Amino acid sequence: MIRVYIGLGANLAEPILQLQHAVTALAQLADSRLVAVSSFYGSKPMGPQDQPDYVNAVAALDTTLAAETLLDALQRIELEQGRQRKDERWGPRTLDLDILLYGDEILATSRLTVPHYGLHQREFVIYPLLELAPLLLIPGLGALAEIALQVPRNGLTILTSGLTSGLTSGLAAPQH
Ligand code: A4P
Ligand code: MG
Repeated sequence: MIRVYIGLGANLAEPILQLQHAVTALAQLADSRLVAVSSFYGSKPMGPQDQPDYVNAVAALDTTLAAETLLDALQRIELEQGRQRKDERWGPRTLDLDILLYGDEILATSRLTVPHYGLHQREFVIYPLLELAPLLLIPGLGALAEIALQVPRNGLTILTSGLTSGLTSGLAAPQH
């Protein structure tokens, strides 16, 4: 099993519900076990400012799926939740699922850059990740806790204290 961290983000069509649905979908992924989900955070949009605030979270997943197979599965979940890929960079979306970390591997293929290229600069990734794994080492970048010292919270707020209660039932979802 490889421990993977997935970044979740949404700012359209009831973003909290979008994230809750995505967590349910992650809990049902083949050859995987959902381990934990951070609190849901409210964050200011990075990129164009004429879009709603985001809801962000990070999930920890143990999986035997290859990285690109996992990416396929995540993109399928995005599409199922109405994601439309637009040309505008960093524009609004119903659901974005990014592979932040895939074990301690460094990947640079045509489809995947892991660790995720923006991980160390984004407060809406760093702080949820810190909540799940305060001692985490980021391959090529060093200790997460050290990185966090360089990243202002930029108005990040906690919306729900994790999905801990919902997660318990979510985790009981059938394994494949
Ligand atoms: N790709 C490469 N590496 C990865 C990876 N580690 N995980 C490729 C996932 N995908 C990866 O992604 C484009 C391509 O990136 C994929 O086909 C995959 O092969 P996409 O999801 O279609 O495009 P995108 O998400 O719009 O692009 P990008 O640059 O990844 O956007 P970001 O960086 O995710 O930014 N503000 C707040 N507060 N919170 C947010 O979550 N998100 C964005 C989107 C903008 N502003 C935000 C937030
Ligand atoms: Mg993305």
